[in-house]
Amino acid sequence: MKNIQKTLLVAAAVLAASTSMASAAKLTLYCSAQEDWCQSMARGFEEATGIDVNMTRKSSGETFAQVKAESSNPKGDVWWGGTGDPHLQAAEEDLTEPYVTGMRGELNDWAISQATSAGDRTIGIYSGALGYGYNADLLKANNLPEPKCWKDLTKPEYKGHVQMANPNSSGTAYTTLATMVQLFGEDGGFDFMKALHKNINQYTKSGSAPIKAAGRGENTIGIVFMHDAVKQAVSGFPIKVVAPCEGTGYEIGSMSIIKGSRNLDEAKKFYDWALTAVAQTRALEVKAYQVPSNKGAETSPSAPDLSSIKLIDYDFKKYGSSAERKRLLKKWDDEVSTLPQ
Ligand code: S7P
Repeated sequence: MKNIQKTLLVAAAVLAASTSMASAAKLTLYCSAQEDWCQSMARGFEEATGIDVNMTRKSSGETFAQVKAESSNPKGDVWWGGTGDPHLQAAEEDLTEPYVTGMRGELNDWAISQATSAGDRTIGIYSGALGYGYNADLLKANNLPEPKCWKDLTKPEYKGHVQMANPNSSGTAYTTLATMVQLFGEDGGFDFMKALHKNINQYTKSGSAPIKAAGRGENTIGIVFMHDAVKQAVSGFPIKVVAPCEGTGYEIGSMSIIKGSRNLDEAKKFYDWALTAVAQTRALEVKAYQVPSNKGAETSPSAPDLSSIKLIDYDFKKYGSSAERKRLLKKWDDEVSTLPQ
């Protein structure tokens, strides 16, 4: 009799524990910004709401591929951060959920335009310009001239000194490819990528890796978003940041709710919170120097001033479309990455 009572008590305890586990509010966050910023956003939301966050960090192209692969059995709730192009592609491919937030009145127009062009399936959370950075000590040690333009990076003296990410995995590198096509035309853009290929020492998986390597003195020039180069400089590494003379592209870093989210209420709460000035100002604690989409969020004086950079009129609709992104990536795979160096 005692044994039966004991068994029943244990079963009741297990049931109570599993019921409370099942009802504990939680959120699965896929994050494509820098790891420290992703951690800060996850912890900040937990503190603000008591909702547990399970966060995974992957590059933009990788997260897009994961969301697509999981679409028949979605595991993520919100995809926060990363370049806007793959978020737009996800919207077009019906992988993300429309949501109109009450926070819109506090946002810059470019953040709303991103939402409008995607049928409200994504929204802008920050913006930043593409460029490159170099390790001034290494440049000097190798007797190399200071590069100022995109085309400088294709000169033979920089052979083995330039690093960028692979555009298939990295949103930064896809932005680079789409920028060159818009700056120099389709043929000119691919000619540039082919000439650049000769000087590349490594295609990394993550977009910011080339400038982190430059900061450590393991690489000379990294093609990255300018804010990622500024972060290295502000952290004390001998990095100089370049806004290329021909002009450059930019990103609208974005956020989307994943279609089929198992925690839709929590996903919407995160979405609204992530658009507040308080949440966006957290960026400064981790030296993330993008321009925030909330007009009331603080920006750092170290942040690149987008109004002083020659920006192209980046066609987000075209280069974030599924057909164009697939086409450009295939062409880069077939015609650039396979060339001998
Ligand atoms: O947070 C910095 C940042 O450059 O990372 C995002 C980037 O897409 C993630 O890296 P990948 O290039 O590897 O995808 C940018 O959106 C963001 O500005």
